[in-house]
Amino acid sequence: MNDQKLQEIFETLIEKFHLKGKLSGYKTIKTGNINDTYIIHTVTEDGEERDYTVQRINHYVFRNPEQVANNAYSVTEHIEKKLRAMGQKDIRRRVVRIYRMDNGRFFYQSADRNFWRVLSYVYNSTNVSTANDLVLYGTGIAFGEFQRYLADFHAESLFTTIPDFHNTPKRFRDLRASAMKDLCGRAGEVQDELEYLYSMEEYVSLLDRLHKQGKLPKRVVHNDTKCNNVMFDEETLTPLAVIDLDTVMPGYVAHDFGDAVRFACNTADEDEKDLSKVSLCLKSYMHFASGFVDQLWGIITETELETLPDGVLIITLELAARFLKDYLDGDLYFKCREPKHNLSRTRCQIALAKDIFQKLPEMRRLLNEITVQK
Ligand code: GN1
Ligand code: MG
Repeated sequence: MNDQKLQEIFETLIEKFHLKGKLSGYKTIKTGNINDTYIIHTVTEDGEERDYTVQRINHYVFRNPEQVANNAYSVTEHIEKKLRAMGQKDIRRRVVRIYRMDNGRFFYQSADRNFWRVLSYVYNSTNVSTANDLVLYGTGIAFGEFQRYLADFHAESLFTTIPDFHNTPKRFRDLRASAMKDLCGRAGEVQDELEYLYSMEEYVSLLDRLHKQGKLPKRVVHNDTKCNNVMFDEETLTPLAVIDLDTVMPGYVAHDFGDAVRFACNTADEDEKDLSKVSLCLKSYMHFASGFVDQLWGIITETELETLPDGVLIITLELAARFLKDYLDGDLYFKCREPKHNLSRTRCQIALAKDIFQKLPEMRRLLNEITVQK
């Protein structure tokens, strides 16, 4: 979308959502793989400056945007109440606010049928995609705390924004179906990757098997725990607020733990092409796990704890399957920023999964070390 069109949209949003001031500039956030995100700057007549987060939601992925926003609204409301009850100051920096228009709707639909929404921007904050030890510990605290706040949230009130989002066995069945159809003639090129993933298919149903046996609960989880979804104070690097609430739904604690480790403790980027750089950093894992377990102590069950390392491997395999399915389908779901981007992502996640598999015993031992100190 060109600059002038974007500015027009932002001006309309300022009016529709009654934001303060006039548009004075904007910044594009390039990290998301699904929605388009911008920070818009405004200034009032007496010089007061404000920032807001604006998003164009991808409605191929999120078929019902209003339900996505409803979930985020009820979750943030719940957290806000908790923070107020705790006497927390500076609430606006601890939880995101979701704006509504006069008609009560969360989305403005532009003439070209795109869905736009406005969220508050957490002041004087920063987020990172490559985390140091302090930030890893803080990421663990932030996502652990998020689950703790939501431990008494009514899961039934949430809409299913993406059906079977972290249903890993189904993701594998979908991958098989796409490989069979081979719509883009790409299956021949990825036989090794398919073979490896199929060899792990039985293992990835572990969490569901435990759930069906009544041993593993589902609770309200974030479902997209990349470290760049935590806003930190820009000076002290204290974790402030968790963002990107589009996929908050019932699921396993191991998913949130696993996805955070998959992303933040990889010694390379999620789409690294030089696979010799890809591995799981156990030191980083330890920092993240300490923060996460600290926050959930007293809430998390023994089976949940035991399955945390498995969650790391399962979610890494799931991402490999999702990226590969999208490659086979012709790149319909994830934004691709370069040729064969989904294939690079797949190969990186497979390399990471193989390393995690070898390190599982050590990951379990380190987790034990954290919990015996409790
Ligand atoms: C997508 O767009 P982003 O970065 O928030 C995806 C996640 C993946 C992630 C991989 C709704 O998240 O599930 O883990 O890419 N979100 C959705 O980088 O599918
Ligand atoms: Mg997301």
